[in-house]
Amino acid sequence: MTATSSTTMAAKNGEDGEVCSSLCKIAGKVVFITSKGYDGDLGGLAGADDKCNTLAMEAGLANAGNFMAWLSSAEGSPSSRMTKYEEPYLLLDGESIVAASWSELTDGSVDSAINVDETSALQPGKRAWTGTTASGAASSPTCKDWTSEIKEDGGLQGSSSSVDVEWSSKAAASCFTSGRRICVEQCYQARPMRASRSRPMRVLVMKKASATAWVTGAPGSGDGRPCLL
Ligand SMILES: [Ca+2]
Repeated sequence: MTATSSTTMAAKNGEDGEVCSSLCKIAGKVVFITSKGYDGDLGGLAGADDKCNTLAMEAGLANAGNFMAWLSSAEGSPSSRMTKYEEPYLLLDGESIVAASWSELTDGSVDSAINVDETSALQPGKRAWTGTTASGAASSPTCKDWTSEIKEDGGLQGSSSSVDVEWSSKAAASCFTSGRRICVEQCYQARPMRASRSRPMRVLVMKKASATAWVTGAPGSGDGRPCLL
């Protein structure tokens, strides 16, 4: 069992010549759009963060429990809440870089549309609740700070097909309708990697990439916080 795990780990790292994605050794933070949709009552920012972490854990992601929703309310925004890393923000498809750093994430365009969910499945053409501009600042409407699910209230959404400012700020929708969320990894220390042969190789690759980040990457310019174990 131990030997098998070691072999798998070596393969993930490309050290034995097996197929390895271009991101195997890139330090970075994971960004995903949720596989599930929710109405505008997300339970505020804390409730939205919890939903990100629940999905990350169910998908077996490294550092699950340390994701934060790209969402704004009167309580805060991505700019005020999130750590501003000077390392890439990555999709879970094993090949796409959303932005090379926080400043490039929030400059009005992304290099790859955020269209991959926590299970590595493609989710194009979806809308995600944000209440946030592409710069990470609070915008409106926000489904009454993400506590409303009635038709008469609205919430700003981004599009998983957009690479311009509309990735975060596309249009408002009724809080009665369903929207995804965008979740961003937020911590800088490694959790012990858990090797699992039942997981798809792509997820294993990203776990390795993520763990490598904690070993070789700097926390960045923000006040990076330790990962919750
Ligand atoms: Ca950019």
